[in-house]
Amino acid sequence: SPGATKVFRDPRFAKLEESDMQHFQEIVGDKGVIVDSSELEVANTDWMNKYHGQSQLLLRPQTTQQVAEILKFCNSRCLAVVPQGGNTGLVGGSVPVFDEIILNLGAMKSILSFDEVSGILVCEAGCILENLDTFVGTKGFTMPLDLGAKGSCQIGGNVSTNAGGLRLLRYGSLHGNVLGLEVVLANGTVVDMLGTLRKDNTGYDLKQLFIGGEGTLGVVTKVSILTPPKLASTNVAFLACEDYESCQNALKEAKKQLGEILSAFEFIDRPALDMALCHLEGTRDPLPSKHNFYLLVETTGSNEAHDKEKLDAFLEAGMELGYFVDGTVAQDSTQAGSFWEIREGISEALVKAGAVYKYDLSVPIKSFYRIVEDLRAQLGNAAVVVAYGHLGDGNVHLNVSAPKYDEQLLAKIEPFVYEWTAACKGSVSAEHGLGFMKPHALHYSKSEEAIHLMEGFKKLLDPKGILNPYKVLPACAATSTCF
Ligand code: FAD
Ligand code: 2HG
Ligand code: ZN
Repeated sequence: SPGATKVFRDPRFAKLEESDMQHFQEIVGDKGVIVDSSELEVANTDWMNKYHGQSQLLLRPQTTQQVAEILKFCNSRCLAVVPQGGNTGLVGGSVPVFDEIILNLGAMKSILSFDEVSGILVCEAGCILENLDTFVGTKGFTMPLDLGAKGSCQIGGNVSTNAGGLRLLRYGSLHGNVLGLEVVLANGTVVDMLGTLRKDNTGYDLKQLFIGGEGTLGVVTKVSILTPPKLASTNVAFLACEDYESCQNALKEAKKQLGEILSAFEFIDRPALDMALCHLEGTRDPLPSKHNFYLLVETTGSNEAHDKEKLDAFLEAGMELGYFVDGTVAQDSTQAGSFWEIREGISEALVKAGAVYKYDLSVPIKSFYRIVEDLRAQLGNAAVVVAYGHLGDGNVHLNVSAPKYDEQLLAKIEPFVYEWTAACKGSVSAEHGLGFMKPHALHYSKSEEAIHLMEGFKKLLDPKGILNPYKVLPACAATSTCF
């Protein structure tokens, strides 16, 4: 696959045999065993159509017990497994590299309980994020995370990638919002950590290991999550700035003026907006003239008049100080939706445009756009560099778009981007994880000692290394310690 270190199939993993198939049929029944080539092709291919596995078997368990029996058997046979949710991950983590069995959680989609006072939701891992949001919405709550892939990603996948998204600025990360998990370990042990408590300091907080574990330490089967109230008043402004300095100033001003009602502060540069306008049907530029940078600023609060007053004060101050040169506030939810469609659709537009190299970086706010400019200078006319992302969280999505994947182009991007990130003490993966794309880059953001500790956890929880092999941990570490 383009962009990843060359790996070879680990010969210590067994190959599927007819007797294995019979055993799986006994566990999950005919419906849960999928060998149909077209279904397999979909499950073997990632969202970007960039990473392709060759699995011959897709399993769809319906209960935790079935997941446990599958893993117990795979572990005893040394059959490798890739856990899969909605398959919307952007680092090649959710598809097999070779012939790993795909364990898709999509059939485990029951809501187990909802507490209408605390807002605590307990559900199975295969629930689709948008369905959960609709469900809690009927009770007056909202999910604490939102992302462009909400229509297909699953809460188990969100937890396993520690997905950030568009409202992290307001509600914080899943490390805080997830209150409990049920997880099945590689040997089939079911670990019940499915608490529903806000506070629980009874020793090590083990669930945190699986939040962002990317399916390498266990399979998440149930999730308990805190949902905030759904508030009545939402405003979305689409603002234009001429330079990056002004975007930073606008963020500072937004925090100061909007305080607790600020719910998103998103950044889009002109080439990223052009990408969306060019490739997404029905989109149009929200502003009459072109500018260098755009901000999507959202407020969510409980009092419309109060929120409007605050937003107006922010917009007035920003205009007066010269931070924005133009802007518009959505007049209704349809217009607000059209602004969000542009922001959330950039990833899809990039896939439509051709080959794409994605860098999901955390960098100090002052360096947020410098890396984009430096990469543009480094690549010249070889590719189009676009940037967007969660400015409020210091998370830039630096994307390189080219007509096709090309090793020479890649050699100009990497390790340049990773070295640049490491030099400013940033993270080479802010929210998408490492998957298959980035294990070789882990050392740019984690010390040798920390990587060693990660290997230790892997060895403890999955000694045979059957769970999502070739992912997350650097290749040499994964093979030398897991068997
Ligand atoms: P998958 O893609 O199926 O899997 C992702 C990883 O988790 C894999 O390593 C897989 O093995 C593992 N996994 C999945 N389910 C389980 C489970 N039950 N137990 C153990 N391991 C499991 N990410 C962000 O952080 N912020 C964003 O704003 C954002 N926006 C996106 C927008 C679009 C249009 C797309 C396509 C993706 C976006 N993503 C974003 C990427 C993101 O990681 C996910 O969309 C989402 O969290 C993955 O969920 P999924 O169910 O699709 O998981
Ligand atoms: C987003 O914020 C997602 O839109 C996807 O995290 C980013 O595609 C990307 O690079
Ligand atoms: Zn993002």
